[in-house]
Amino acid sequence: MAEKLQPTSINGELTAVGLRFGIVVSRFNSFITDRLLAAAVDALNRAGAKSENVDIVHVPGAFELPLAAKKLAATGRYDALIAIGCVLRGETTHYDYVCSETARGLQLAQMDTGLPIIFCVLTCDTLEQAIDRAGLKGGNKGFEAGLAAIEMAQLSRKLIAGKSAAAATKTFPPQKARRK
Ligand code: INI
Repeated sequence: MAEKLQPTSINGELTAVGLRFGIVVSRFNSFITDRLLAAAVDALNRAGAKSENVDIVHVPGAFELPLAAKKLAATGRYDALIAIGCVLRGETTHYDYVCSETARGLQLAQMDTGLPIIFCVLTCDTLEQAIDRAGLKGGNKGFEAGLAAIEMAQLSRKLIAGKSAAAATKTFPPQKARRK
């Protein structure tokens, strides 16, 4: 009979000691984003991050998050980024464009750079829904984002150290091919 398979499980620990984080936060709907930001910082703080290892960058609205995140990633200074925003549905289709381009841009930035970028952008129909997710009934998505950033930062370090994933070979900024 075949031996019982015991696969190796690879996880990121929830400790932020020695890790560097960048947070990009939008000013639009700051009543909500301020609360998400405070909770994200609280999560990093409780997990052992140091003040000098956490930078916060402010942008006008959610639509600007991807570019700022990509520029931060390009510095090579961070283990993970958190993008914080809040998009509330209005009476026009503007909401749909801001939501889809923000999500698409952040995912592209993450995939292009290989740096984890945590998506902490609330996309809500009403202010009440947003408040629920920024410290009321739905908990605080900022805190969850902080934990996700720590986990992904740790996981990325492991995958690179173990060369156990394609990501291990990806460097950012991309290195120019050496001439022979
Ligand atoms: N930006 C937000 O972050 N949330 C919103 O709800 C929002 N709405 O509804 O318009 C919003 N718009 C601004 C947008 O993100 C850009 O800052 C702006 O279009 C300038 O590029």
